[in-house]
Amino acid sequence: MSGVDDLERGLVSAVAAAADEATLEQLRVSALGKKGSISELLKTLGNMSPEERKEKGPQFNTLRDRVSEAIAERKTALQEQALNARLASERVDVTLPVRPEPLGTIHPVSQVLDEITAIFADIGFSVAEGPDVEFDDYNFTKLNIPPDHPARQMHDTFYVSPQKDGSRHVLRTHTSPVQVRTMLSQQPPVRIISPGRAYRVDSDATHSPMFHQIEGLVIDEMTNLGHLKWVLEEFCKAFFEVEKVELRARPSFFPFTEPSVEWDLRCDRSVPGKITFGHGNDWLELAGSGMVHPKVLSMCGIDPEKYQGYAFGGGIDRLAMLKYGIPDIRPFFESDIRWLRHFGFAPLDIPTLDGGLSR
Ligand code: FA5
Repeated sequence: MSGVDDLERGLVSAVAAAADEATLEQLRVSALGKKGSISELLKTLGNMSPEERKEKGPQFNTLRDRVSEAIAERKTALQEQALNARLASERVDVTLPVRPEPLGTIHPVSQVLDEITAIFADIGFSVAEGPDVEFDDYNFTKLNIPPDHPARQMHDTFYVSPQKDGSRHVLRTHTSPVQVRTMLSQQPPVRIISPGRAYRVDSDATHSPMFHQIEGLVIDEMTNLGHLKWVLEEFCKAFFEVEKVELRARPSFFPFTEPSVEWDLRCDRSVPGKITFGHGNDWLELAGSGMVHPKVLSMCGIDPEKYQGYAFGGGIDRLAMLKYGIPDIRPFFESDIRWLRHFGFAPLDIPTLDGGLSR
């Protein structure tokens, strides 16, 4: 009898002292496992007389139940302890600000593209898109640049292998074919911008074989170059974040516009490495433009007797270089992570007119 009590006391205190689940499991096996001390005790019941078994049986069973209970309680306590320790060590502070680095940065061209789109959307333009691999017909012919026209030489074109029917595709040399695609698919009024990639066989500090342009096209019954001047002025004020700008118009030539005008923006470059706008004695080339040639309108299914409008286009990479003081265009497309970290923008700062374009 006292042997059973001693065994219980010994086991229960060992269970209470078990510091982890592995020790507790060892204890369980040594007491209740096949060859455990309590199991061995229970086996002795078989050799006892009925009277003795009647007396010892309940004692042994009580011993087994108490030890089992003590083990179960200790196990729950140890599990709770382990969980609390884990919760304390793995605590996450959800109020911490987002770490910008793992999200990467926004490329200056993407940033400028978003800025330009935000500005023109505010003036009422929608965005149109076209493919990078373009029909020769849309890139040139329908823009009044027929196959033998000398203006084709001005665009050092990447040609794609001829199609089965002999027609040629090109990597578009400008975003102007989106004008064609828009007019072929929609009657006036038209008011679109089309930012995107363009390609020319060209490479130096300010020319890249792949670069970005923005195209603008407005067609209705009354639109004229005065409207374009206002749109460009509003654009420059918003984009360069200045109150006042001054534009100068220069006669130019593009086969798809008549008359053609290039726009320069008054600027000051008197402080080395710095450019400011709205004053100064210098001019910055901003965009080519003109009234859409009547031939282009009719080739694109629009009646030139009834409708007229302007188109404009310029380089986005150059605007990015200018606005953010980036001296060379070539690293734009070299994917150097250090360059991207230096010139990139925070990914969650989406440019908007009221929220701020560049921060
Ligand atoms: C054009 O491409 C005309 N399509 C623009 C236009 C549209 C005129 C609508 C009239 C009406 P241009 O060849 O000048 O024009 O190119 C426009 C701008 O693209 C250039 O001023 C320059 O900023 C940019 N650009 C041209 N080639 C490259 C190049 N290789 N790398 C970087 N930017 C370039």
